[in-house]
Amino acid sequence: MSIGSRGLFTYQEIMSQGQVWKATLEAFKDQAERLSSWLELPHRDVLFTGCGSTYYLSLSAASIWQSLVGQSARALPASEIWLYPAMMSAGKGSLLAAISRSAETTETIYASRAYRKLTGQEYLCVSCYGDRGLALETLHHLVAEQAREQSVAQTRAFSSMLLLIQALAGHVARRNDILSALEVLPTVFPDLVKESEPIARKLAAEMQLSHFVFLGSGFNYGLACEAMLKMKEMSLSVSEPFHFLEYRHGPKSMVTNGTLVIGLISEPAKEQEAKVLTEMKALGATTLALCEDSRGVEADYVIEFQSGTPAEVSCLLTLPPLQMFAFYRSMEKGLNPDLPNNLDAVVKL
Ligand code: F1P
Repeated sequence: MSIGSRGLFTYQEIMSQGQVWKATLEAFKDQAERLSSWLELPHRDVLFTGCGSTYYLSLSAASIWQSLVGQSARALPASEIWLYPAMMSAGKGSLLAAISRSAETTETIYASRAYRKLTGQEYLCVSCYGDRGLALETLHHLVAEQAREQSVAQTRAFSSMLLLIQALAGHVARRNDILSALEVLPTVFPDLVKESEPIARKLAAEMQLSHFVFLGSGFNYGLACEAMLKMKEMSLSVSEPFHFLEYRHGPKSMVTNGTLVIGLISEPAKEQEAKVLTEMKALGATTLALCEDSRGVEADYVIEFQSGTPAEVSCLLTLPPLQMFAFYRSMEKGLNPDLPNNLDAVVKL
């Protein structure tokens, strides 16, 4: 299967992530100092919000923030903030980080206005654009300009905006080790592609696999959700995310030999997570593990990062292999990954 014009934008956006991450980290250095006025606003905790991909990004961002900064953080879909202002009553003591690739999603704009009305405080806009929509209504910005995309499904925009939040959390926590570890990610990207592209391609071509389950806990849960969304958007496949150990509590009843269980394994929880994969394999599923270090992990397919970075950082490396997997399944099905069914790049109400 050669990559012609079908899927070309998505393919290039996935494959350019190493370079784009490098440029995004450079750009972060110029932006970080300017954010002190946002961070100094009175607050007890941080609320992350977005829609679709950027809501899933918020879930991982909140978990990474809690772990690195040691401050309470949570995530809500923008529509919950907009439609259920009661959800915001606890938000009186929160900083709001509103995340949107386009900066134009109506729900995220309305949620940010609701926050502003409630608290009188400006929010942080995390986007690929600093000059429109959501970005124009606040003074505080984190922008991943180099990560802008032509495709509907987010790939490098998602990973680069998450990278900005990882960097901000490292900066706030005064963790120079985290900032140095983030610099490692672009350098390991080419080897990650070399290792994972053949696996993504092979599994995508195994058409007897038609039910995709993405398992992740902690920082990885939002990423498992994002991988599920990529699979749905690009390849119109049945895909579901779960907190890793939750899969035993009922959902495993759906496992057949058409199920591929994909474990986004994190070092701190590896022992328990690896057991779930082994059990699902015994039930007839095919298993794929993505992990920093494969010792103690048994799976049919393994993608190992060996990045030497902490779990709050290495979690980003789960994304490119799973984006490639969704891309190749879409191509195998004769679809165009650049233009998912029924979707627009931005939802405007
Ligand atoms: C969010 C989003 C995308 C999704 C879809 C519609 O956009 O939900 O995640 O793929 O095409 O928009 P944004 O607010 O991050 O620009």
